Amino acid sequence: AAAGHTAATAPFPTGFAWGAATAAYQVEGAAAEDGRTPSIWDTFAHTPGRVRNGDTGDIAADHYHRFRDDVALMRELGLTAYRFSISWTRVQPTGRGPAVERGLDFYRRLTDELLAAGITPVATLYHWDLPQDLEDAGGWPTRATAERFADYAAIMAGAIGDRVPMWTTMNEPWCSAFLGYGSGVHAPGRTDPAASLRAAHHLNLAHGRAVEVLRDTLPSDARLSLTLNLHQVRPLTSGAADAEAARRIDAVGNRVFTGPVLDGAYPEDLLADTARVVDWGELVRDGDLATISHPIDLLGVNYYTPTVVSAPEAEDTGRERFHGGHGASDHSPWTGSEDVVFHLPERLGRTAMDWAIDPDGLYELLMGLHREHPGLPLMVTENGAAFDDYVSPEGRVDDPERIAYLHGHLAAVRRALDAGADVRGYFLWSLLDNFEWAYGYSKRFGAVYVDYATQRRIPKASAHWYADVIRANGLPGPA
Ligand code: GBH
Repeated sequence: AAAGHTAATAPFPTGFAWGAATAAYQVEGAAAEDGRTPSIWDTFAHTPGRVRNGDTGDIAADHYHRFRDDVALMRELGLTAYRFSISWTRVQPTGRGPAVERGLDFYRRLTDELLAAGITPVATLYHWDLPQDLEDAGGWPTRATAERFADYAAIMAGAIGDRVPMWTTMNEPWCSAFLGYGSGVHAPGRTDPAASLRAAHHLNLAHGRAVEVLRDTLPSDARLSLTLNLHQVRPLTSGAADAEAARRIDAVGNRVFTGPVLDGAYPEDLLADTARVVDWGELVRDGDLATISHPIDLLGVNYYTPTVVSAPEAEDTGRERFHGGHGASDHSPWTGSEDVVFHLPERLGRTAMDWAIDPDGLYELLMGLHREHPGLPLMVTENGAAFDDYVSPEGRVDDPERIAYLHGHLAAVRRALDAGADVRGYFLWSLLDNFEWAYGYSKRFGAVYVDYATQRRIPKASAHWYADVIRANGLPGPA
């Protein structure tokens, strides 16, 4: 019981990874330095009306220049692992051809710094920032993009494969496919249902091709993974129509990825639901499913809030609806199931994103995966919350709501472990306040506050709380 805390629950397993996560475009800045060229997110953010307040990732949290200080901060917090992503256009500006050494050097220095601090680097190859040149050539709806991704994976394995023991091919391909090409609230901002499904398949294919390449190149003990934002789907009522709505959203939100990756096939019901949108027979070629289902060592799970759905309602019930994935768009990301209605769960607290706070959803998600894919190790690769943080006159950032959120969700992980789920680690989203995509800098997810005017970092009360949890390897009991 370190720091005067008594563990309220059993300690976490020895070697459990205590981490925090970021993504390149959200924190690095230095958008045009050392040969980096625009990704689809640079283009999108610089297009008026796409991102709140016209914010861009040009400077972001300036992590590109401050990574040494940021690693020192991680060390003070006691993190045992750090999940970051690589900016594709920093290391391969056009998405084709030779790598840029200055770009690779940044990731060599970052990973060296982490290892020197005793922090395990966990690298994500793709967190939504496709080279603009590849988008101009058709983007993810085009099959060749998957091959470009495999080449890029080979470059990164060659550059930092000797020092990164854990790799994630991509983060939340659902967002890339359906928010990027369906609802258009994410880059590249296209609103074409057929393109969104084509993108989903090519993202799956890119994942599989990258796994093949990494397996061939990396040391044999390297652990390979994929991170998904699995929607914890719940029907609004116990009626058959709402169960059908939940099935459809589970298909196009979850099983479109877990099906081919973990079970080697697209689910029949998904193919039926979307048969009018895309010609699956033309899209999926011989051998694709074998490539996509190449075994992974670990599944990354990002969880923030559950997803409550109902059948289309004949009339307005007055119940509060959820705008979530639709954002400011008139277009639905739920290709083939556009008329399903999303609801906010009642009686639950909400974060500054208006997302319901429901730790049971994380428990259910982990247990569902444990039941359906026994033997597949899991990792919570993102979990966290935005609140309206501010610096007090004394220079402190007190965020009791975030502490409660983290405590509740870590307790859910602990319960899942007790019930037999093989959860290997937890990564708080995010280490730093950062560029929250279409919301720009208006939403703060960090455990560490960033004063963007000065780039000063101020660990929030939740960061100190998390450091205590890590030190104790368990959750604190009541004071
Ligand atoms: C993650 O995305 C990202 O990996 C990370 O970069 C980001 O900063 C962080 O979370 C916080 O947003 O059910 O239609 O309403 C999470 C993206 C947002 C995707 C909520 C699903 C709900 C869609 N998720 N969204 S809907």
